[in-house]
Amino acid sequence: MMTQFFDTVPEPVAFAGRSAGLGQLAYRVYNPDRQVLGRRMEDHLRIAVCYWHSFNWPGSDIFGHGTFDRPWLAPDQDPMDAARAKQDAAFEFFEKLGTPFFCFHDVDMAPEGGSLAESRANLDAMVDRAAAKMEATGVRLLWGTANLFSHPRYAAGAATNPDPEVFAHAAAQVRHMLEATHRLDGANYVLWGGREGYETLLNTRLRQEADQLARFLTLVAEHKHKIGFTGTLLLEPKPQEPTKHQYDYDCAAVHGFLERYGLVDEFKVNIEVNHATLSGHSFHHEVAYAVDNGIFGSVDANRGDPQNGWDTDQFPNSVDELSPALYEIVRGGGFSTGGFNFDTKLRRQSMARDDLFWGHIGGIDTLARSLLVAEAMVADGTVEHAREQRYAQWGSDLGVDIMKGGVDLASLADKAVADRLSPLPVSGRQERLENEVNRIIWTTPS
Ligand code: XUL
Ligand code: CO
Repeated sequence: MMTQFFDTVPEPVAFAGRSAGLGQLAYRVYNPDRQVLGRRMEDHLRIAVCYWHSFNWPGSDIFGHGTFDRPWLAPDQDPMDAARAKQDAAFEFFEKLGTPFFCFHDVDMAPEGGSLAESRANLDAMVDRAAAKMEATGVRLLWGTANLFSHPRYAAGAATNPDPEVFAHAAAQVRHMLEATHRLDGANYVLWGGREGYETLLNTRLRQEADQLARFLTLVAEHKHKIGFTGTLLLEPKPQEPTKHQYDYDCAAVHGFLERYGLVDEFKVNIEVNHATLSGHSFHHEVAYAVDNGIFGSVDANRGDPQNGWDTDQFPNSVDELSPALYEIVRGGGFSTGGFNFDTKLRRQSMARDDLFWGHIGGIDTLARSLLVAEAMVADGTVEHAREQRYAQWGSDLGVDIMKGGVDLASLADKAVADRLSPLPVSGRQERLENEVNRIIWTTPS
């Protein structure tokens, strides 16, 4: 095992369960080989580490410089030497954490050159190197993506830019990164439209920008088929930040857009927990919406801070928040190509290199524990039964007739009058169900 940057963690992190000692870097719940609902835990969760927050970000914020101990980010290095050092650090970390996947943007892995051709050559060299490391370590690519939001050329959007040359530039980047993802046998390809939105309607044509975005996504889907990439294309909803208003606001907005432009069979969603809460929904809601509408793809695992209105991208630590969402995921059959990508940032004062391990281990154990609760919720059946009972009347003659289109509004109204319908309200039993879920959370053994 290579040791260069994380020498304070000489051995891979292992499952130790309850016997994990105080301060020991070990999994207390995540046990890759444990069987859960007929699958290995590792295959259920499909954990990925993200390159950008963990290896590119120095711990800077809008008020201050980087704080993190990250020798691979030291200034005054040749950019390609720095990219190689960063890649070494990343793969050493993946291997020691023992998780199966990673995710990256083009510019996370290789420096942008002075032209598209130079950027392309830089990325090709780094992708070759990544392929060799993936082969050696067995680490796989959950998804690749192109960064279409950092460079000033994308300030007014990429696909939705008023300038078609920017659209073409974005097309070049996505084409190349989609091909790189294909080459690395990525399971998915993600598009997050951080600048696909507007700052003011005074200079914006909403309908034109929507048409441009649909055109762009159509080109991407066509190219996917042309090159034989069989992974899933994913859109990542987010309501705002950096743009004041983003078009991919939430799962429902993305779903409506895909339906309108005939793209619903080509794209699914990558749901991020903190984006869900920024949109005014719970993560549970976003997952349930996506599962119920056949667009559930993958998850960016993190959490927000309820006191802050921005994307804090903290490591998940709430079994209470995640268990109901895990329940919807396993009810829906679990991930196919997707997984849980840790789109997570340490706090700026977590400067030590091994803080990266503590953040990931805590988040992974939280997901593992939530998965066990979800399994117990399935076995318990209380929630499923309550839902079934609540809608049972739709199995009656009246319910079936309405839903199969056997009545029009007037005949239904006449029937309601003739039969003197006066239905009584029924308790939704919310508190009781919340108590039942807590009972399961509190009693499920690890
Ligand atoms: C930004 C965000 C991105 C996407 C990939 O909020 O979540 O990191 O996941 O571009
Ligand atoms: Co994300």
